[in-house]
Amino acid sequence: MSDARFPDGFVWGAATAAYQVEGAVDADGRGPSIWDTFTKVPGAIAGGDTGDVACDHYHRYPEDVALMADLGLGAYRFSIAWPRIQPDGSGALNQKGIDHYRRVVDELLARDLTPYVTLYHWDLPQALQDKGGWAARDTAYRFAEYAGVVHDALGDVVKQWITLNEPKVSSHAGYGDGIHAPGIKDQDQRNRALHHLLLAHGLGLQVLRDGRHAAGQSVGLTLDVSPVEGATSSEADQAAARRLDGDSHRLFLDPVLRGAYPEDALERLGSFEWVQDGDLPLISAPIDFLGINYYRRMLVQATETGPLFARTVLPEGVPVTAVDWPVQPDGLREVVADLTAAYDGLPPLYITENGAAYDDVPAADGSVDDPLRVDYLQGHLLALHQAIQDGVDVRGYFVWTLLDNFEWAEGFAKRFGVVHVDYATQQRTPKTSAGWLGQVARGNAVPRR
Ligand code: GBH
Repeated sequence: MSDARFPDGFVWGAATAAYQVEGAVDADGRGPSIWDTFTKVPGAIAGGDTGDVACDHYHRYPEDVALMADLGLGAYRFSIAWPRIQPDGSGALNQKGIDHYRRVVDELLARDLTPYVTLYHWDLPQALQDKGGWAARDTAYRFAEYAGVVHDALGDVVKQWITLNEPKVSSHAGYGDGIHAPGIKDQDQRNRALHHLLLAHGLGLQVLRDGRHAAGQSVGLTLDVSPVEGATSSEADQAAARRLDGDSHRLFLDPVLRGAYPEDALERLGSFEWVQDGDLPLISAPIDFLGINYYRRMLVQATETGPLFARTVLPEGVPVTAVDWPVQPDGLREVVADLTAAYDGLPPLYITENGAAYDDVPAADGSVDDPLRVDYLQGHLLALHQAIQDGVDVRGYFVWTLLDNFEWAEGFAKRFGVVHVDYATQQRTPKTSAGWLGQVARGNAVPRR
């Protein structure tokens, strides 16, 4: 069978996030973030790991950029650490922080890699958390100020911007379940946080649109989306699935793409009295693209307890990754098709993350063979190709992730990289999947099984 050819100009890249790879937490005037604080809480992170050193990407970015270029990738999605730009979360910029990212971008451009910059991937300056964090409306205005500072400084060389990565994880895991920084378990704060994150997106978008480097730029937002199904056809499971879909997805998609929170979610959560006139028009201002992070499907069972009376269960007979997520490539085709059907005038999509954790072990000769990850990527890319054949407008794909890195609450034990990192020596070894993905990128086509 012939290879699955992608549209001309399709973007192939790798993604990372600042706190997961950079390390160098005290370098060049960086201030503390909520993750520096949270990782010091006993028991918060598996193995007691922290991002203090991580992959030392802050210092080793030239090597990492060269790796991507040698593989044949065309784009790098990375995030800027807000505490490097504004160590106290507001006010004057820290020039050394900006200079660092300018060097990263220069290096990328010199290697023909297009930078896709995420402004916020979960590392809020601790100083802002001390004033209430995302539960406080003021944090959204501080984000807009930060976005303007970065855009002024880098907008001449960066043209692809993502305001936020997965605001759901920031609000739900950070303020609701407390498993991510800042570790708060409070449904009221969670619900305020999610609105203020969306408001930050809207305000940031406006600043980038009005900025002096607006010409030729694209601005988007990244959400994590999974197809959600009831575990059985029972009314209880079906209703639980709808609740979870509303809570995880439509609470974010609807304000951005329709300018309104979903009625069924509001009925459950209350009136959101912190939403002010003018917020939703800002939040729903047109974006140039929507970034989708896809990992898995969600199969949902009704429960007797919990805020949602719902929990996800594993489908039978489906392989799982090292973080126990089921491998369901067809869910990627379904999710982009469903979004296209559900939202009129959906902007073009990018898959801004997709990938898998496996227990990769270097062989005696140092090589790292990861056939399961190759299978995972191939399956998902063939599913994505099918979606594009069916008419869904997807413009690019970024693997999560370039390097094995700090997997948040899971610490370093879970390896998502296409490049292996030996944390003792910081040695990078491209896994089989890295070479495979590079070939796909060079050929703009995926071999069929
Ligand atoms: C992404 O988030 C992050 O952007 C990235 O930083 C991270 O390293 C990467 O994924 C890998 O984790 O098990 O049914 O409760 C992923 C967001 C949200 C995806 C929670 C899995 C669990 C669904 N994740 N979700 S469930």
